[in-house]
Amino acid sequence: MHGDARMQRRVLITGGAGFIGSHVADALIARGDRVRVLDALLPQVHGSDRRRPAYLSADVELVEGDVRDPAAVKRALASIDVVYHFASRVGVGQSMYELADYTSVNNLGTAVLLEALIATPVQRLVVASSMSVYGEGLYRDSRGRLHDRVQRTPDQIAGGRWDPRAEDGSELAPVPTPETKPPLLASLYALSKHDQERMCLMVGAAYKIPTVALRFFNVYGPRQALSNPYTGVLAIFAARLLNGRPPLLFEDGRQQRDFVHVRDAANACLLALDVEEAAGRAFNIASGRAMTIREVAERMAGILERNLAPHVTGQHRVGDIRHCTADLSLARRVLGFAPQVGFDRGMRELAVWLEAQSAVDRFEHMRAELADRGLAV
Ligand code: UD2
Repeated sequence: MHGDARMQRRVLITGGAGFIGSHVADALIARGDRVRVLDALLPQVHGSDRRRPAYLSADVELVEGDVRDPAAVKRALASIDVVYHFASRVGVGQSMYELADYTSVNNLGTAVLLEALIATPVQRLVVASSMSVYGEGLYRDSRGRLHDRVQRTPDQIAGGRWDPRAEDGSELAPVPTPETKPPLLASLYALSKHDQERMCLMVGAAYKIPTVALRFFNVYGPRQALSNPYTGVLAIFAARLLNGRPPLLFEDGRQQRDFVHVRDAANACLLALDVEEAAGRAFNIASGRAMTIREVAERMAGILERNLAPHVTGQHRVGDIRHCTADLSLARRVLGFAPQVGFDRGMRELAVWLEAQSAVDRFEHMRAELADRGLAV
């Protein structure tokens, strides 16, 4: 029960028919807010018939339209109190060959939205940013010094020396990455996410629209679009396992990520709306727990009861970082964010959802597309 005297808010979610946005819509509706979604229903996510997704709450008012279309954005903004901006192209690898479209949807789309917000201000704007803005996460050397501009060289990668090293060649250990780590943008996607974040915070400050950026780490859970070859690793692994195939690990599978359940991510989105002191800042949204990709593959196989050991490809996916996990201190302190969904429970839920879908294995498709363009070595 939300028994407070909180006013019902009218919320617009751009890209709200998608994975994270639709969960945010559910959470808002559950507490009595009214939700409108502006979504272009991209075929890569929603299938070629571009139908309203079955999972989207019947209480959502869906406005079909492109965030780059000023008229559609203006219509969608009518009588709205607060805005979540989630409309984006989201494939990291794909962003390295569909350069114009990524720049257009992500950067221009944000600019169009912001111009509309200048004309029709709202009480709050929350923008989806990404851990990809960090590039490699933060590292510490054996003497305790922090390294925040680590990058693997092509030579290192070609030689299969997967872990980054300090400039003097010494070993580095990954540590949780705080928001203060300088950005290191390694893909058009990361560049556009960083632009979206900065554009929103900058224009928000200039026009006194309290704005919050959320840097999502690896979000997983039901509604991940399996038809999308650029969906996250967990859904890819689960789909392969359900099709009787072993997960394929890039590099040696010991790269670390931080997986956060989509309901926890949605909860962070609500906090970003409610917590006044959040305005003007960017927050990591993650679980705060490091996990290797190999462990993820093994645990998923266990949960799905498929006796299929992951297969190490020794291949590097261009643009991939080695390790990045979140320091959640800021989100905990300022937003009061506390992730609730444990990994095993979350994976089980994802598996149930995937089993109900026709689990299409898109891995080969993704690899072929990247290989065609010389992007996988
Ligand atoms: C990217 C973005 C992140 C978010 C996410 C979407 C970066 C650094 N991060 O994260 O912001 O958009 O995509 O989920 O740009 N892997 C395999 N086998 C596979 C697929 C992936 O081993 O079949 C590995 C991959 O090499 C990487 C890890 O799994 O090391 C995670 O891959 P991902 O695509 O799920 O997400 P990630 O971290 O690249």
